[in-house]
Amino acid sequence: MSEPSGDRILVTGALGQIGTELVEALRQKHGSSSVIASDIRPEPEQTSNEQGPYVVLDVLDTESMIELCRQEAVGTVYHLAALLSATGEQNPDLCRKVNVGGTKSVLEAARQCSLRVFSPSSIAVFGPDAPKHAPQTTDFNPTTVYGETKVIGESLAQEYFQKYGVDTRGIRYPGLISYKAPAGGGTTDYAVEIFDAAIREGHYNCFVRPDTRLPMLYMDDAIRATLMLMDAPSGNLGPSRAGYNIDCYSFTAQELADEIAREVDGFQCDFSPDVRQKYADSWPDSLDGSVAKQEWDWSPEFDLQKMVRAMLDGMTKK
Ligand code: NAD
Ligand code: AKB
Repeated sequence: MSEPSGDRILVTGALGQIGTELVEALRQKHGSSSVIASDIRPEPEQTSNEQGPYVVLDVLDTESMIELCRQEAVGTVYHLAALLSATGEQNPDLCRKVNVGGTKSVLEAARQCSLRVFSPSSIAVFGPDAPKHAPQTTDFNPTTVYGETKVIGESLAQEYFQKYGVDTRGIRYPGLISYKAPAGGGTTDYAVEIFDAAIREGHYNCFVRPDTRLPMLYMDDAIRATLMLMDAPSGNLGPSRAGYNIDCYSFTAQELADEIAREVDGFQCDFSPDVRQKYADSWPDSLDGSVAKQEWDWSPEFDLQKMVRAMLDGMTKK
């Protein structure tokens, strides 16, 4: 693997749910001017990110990305630009274009500019035929277009690592729960929306069945996992480096509603499943994160109760 030519960091899709918090964490760790936030959208006037450099960048524009990385001495890219499952199923062609094309573009820039790459995968790589407690390796037969793009993203990242020595790393994030930026069109968004509805209206109409169980993680843990993986010595990482299952927690929509009701007096949740139920049903209930535990010592700090309290506290202050 060749050494990166610079030590600055580029984040694509930085205005999204993860990018908003990852940029903040990276700026705290490396200094504001070292982290260039980018997105296809112009920078909003007020972001929760600490101030620092921002550029408008379409991830499909490989030449502009390469030029930016060369001019700004970028050494690492956190590639977050993508369409999520619900939006992706509504726009399958755009989903393939942005998710596969964007990842290819970042990997090509990485090959040409000797960049390290973090490119997240998702629990959506698993299909209904996978064991419900999903192992690190199994057959990957997703039934969503979004899931297909994530399987392709992992194999592209593997290919660039094996053929060109690009240092690629990724996590199969479960549903991520946070309050600093809105969730971006995914199936697991109910586990985020429910908090806002509980605080504002005391009521939520959930779009999946009460018995829907999915793996989930609080955003603080997801950011910590991301930074830990990127800090791990490359030699510690085995063939799962492009998409690690990680230990997280798993609960049903009803269990989440019950936990919130313990904290918010009078909160009530109704359930009216829509098309997103099908996507949720095709994903695992929980993940076997033993490979990530073994290779870079990952374990989460939040459980359901701690996460619910942190979300309610954070949202109330916000
Ligand atoms: P998000 O939808 O909140 O943010 C994605 C960002 O990408 C948006 O700000 C959007 O403007 C930007 N974008 C879209 N097209 C672009 C383009 N052509 N060029 C540049 N930017 C573009 O998504 P997120 O939740 O922050 O997810 C980030 C990554 O993590 C994605 O790869 C997603 O699949 C993965 N992931 C997220 C979750 C989750 O629960 N949030 C779970 C599993 C995996
Ligand atoms: C989505 O629901 O699409 C995402 C994911 C699990 O990839 N949150």
